[in-house]
Amino acid sequence: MNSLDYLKNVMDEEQFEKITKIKNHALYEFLSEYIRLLSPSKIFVATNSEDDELYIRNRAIVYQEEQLLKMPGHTVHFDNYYDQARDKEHTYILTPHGEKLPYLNTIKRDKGLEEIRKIMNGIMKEKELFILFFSLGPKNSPFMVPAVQLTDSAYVAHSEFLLYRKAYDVFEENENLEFLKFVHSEGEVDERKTSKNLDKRRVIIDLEKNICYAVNTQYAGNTIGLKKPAFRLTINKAVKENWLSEHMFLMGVNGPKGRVSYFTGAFPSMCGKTSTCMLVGERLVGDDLSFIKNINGEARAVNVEYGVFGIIQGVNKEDDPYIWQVLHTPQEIIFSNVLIHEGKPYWNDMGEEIPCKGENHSGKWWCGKKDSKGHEIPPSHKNARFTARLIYFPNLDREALDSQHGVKLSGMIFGGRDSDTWPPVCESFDWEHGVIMKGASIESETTAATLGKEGVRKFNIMSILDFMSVHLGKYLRNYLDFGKKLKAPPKIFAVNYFLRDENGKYLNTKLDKKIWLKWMDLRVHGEVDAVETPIGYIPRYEDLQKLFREVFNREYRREDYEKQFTIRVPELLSKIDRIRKIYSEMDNIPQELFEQLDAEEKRLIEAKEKYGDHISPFSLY
Ligand code: SPV
Ligand code: MN
Repeated sequence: MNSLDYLKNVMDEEQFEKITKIKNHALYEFLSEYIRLLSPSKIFVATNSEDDELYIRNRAIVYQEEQLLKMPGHTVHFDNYYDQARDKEHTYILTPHGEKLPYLNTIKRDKGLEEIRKIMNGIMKEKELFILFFSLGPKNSPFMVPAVQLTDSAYVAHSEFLLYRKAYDVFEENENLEFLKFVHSEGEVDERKTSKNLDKRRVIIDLEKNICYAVNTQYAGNTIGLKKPAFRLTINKAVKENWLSEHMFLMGVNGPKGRVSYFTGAFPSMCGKTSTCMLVGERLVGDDLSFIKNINGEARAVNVEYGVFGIIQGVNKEDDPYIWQVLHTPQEIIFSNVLIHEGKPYWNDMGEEIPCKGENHSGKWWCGKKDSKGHEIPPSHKNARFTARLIYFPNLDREALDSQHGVKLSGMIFGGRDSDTWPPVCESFDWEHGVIMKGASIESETTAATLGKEGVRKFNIMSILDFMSVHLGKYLRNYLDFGKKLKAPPKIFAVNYFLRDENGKYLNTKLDKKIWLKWMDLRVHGEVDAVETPIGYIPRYEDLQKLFREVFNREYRREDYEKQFTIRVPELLSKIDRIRKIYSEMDNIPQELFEQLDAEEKRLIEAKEKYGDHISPFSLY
């Protein structure tokens, strides 16, 4: 039986008709292959219509994957207590012969596929399958990557409607469109409707066929195909096609006279990524993923997504006024793994009194409740989140979000949690220096938020390591080449919000990052000079003093500047040793990387001979 006949047999007339409006043989084959495998008892195809979207929203309630909250539009979803984050250990990249790639979890293709097919066989017998069409990047733009998601979770489907651009029309209008494919099943669920068979939780990435599978999990970072699973596929695609698919926010910084400069920023989890792109008075375009392409010699960037899946812990009225407003307005928001009491959501460190009872990710909850290991369960999980459309954000730059050609990228920012090495802000000498010495050299200290020892430096190239799907050498080669082909590559900056003094005291306030951004804008337009150091350009005291006055009406002291921007040579040299060691243990790393490390080491040693271990920025004026 051909695929279309098969689909006609298993779908009701109305749903089948929605499929036949799309002329795409690869789609028919994809659908029939996986419907055969998954054996759903019901199938629903979502077009772009409001009715179809509403149907999915209602299914999430009917299937009890979400519960209605008091405020209209608000719902809550709970993931299993042990399914609260991405499962790195069980996420595999398929490689033809199971070849190992540094820092990647790989599995032999046949073995991985056999395992996933076995787990997924007949898994939707009692379930409804949702078939969904979306686009990564703006529709019909040079950035667009179309995708089809199959899932039996109405919560996953609902989330995707909040997070991505609907693209059924794009499939309808373009015959035989190429697309990425995502197959997800939450598997059997327990009485709380959370995935039950966590021992069989898998995320499998098939780069050859552009398919990702996720099974026996509901946590969005595993299951929302278009987010992190797709990211592995687009990293691979970008490397093949010489563009960049990055784990970066995209924002506009307001400069003098109404000017806006756009920046992307890459930070590991919990290192200031969201707080930077949500800075009061600046322009939000995206908070997590960017595509960057060379368009007529310019680096232009778009937000891959159309919504935010953001961390809720610590969100409070004072520090996060925009998010706070979004979460307190009657509009479509999914809260996940927060505490619910009398239909109202609460989360850790929200700056308000939290009731001592309710329902959270552990089920019925009360103050002091302990888990099976004897650990006290906080009101919300530290990775509890909210899912909301970007159009709800008062600080959104809507034009930039919808721009078909993206926005011209002025700069790229790399940052990590670093208590003693990098200064608060530093501009690289050029593209190659920035890619290697800033992006490829990111290390970030572990926090109390992750298991294990605190303060351990972890290598995290471009903050993308968790999602890397290709050899790091290949990835870097592409990055270096991308910049070479641009007329004027974006400037590359490194920031460090976590620098401390010898007594462990933070040297900067939370808000100082706004000044670093304003300085970057001035640098991009050649409006301020800078101090040349062995590691790149740092701001002059006078320029920062002026900015602090203008922006915060605050006096910025000379001695603070001197402490913050001291070049810490021994620490910088040890970092070079660590980074060199990491890359020396891999094959196929671009030679430029070692050249950049050697050159910076030489500059640092020369400076040390002249000025000593810790160099005041004033001695380099
Ligand atoms: C991240 O951890 O980088 C996130 C959340 O953006 S997740 O969707 O889980 O990847
Ligand atoms: Mn992310």
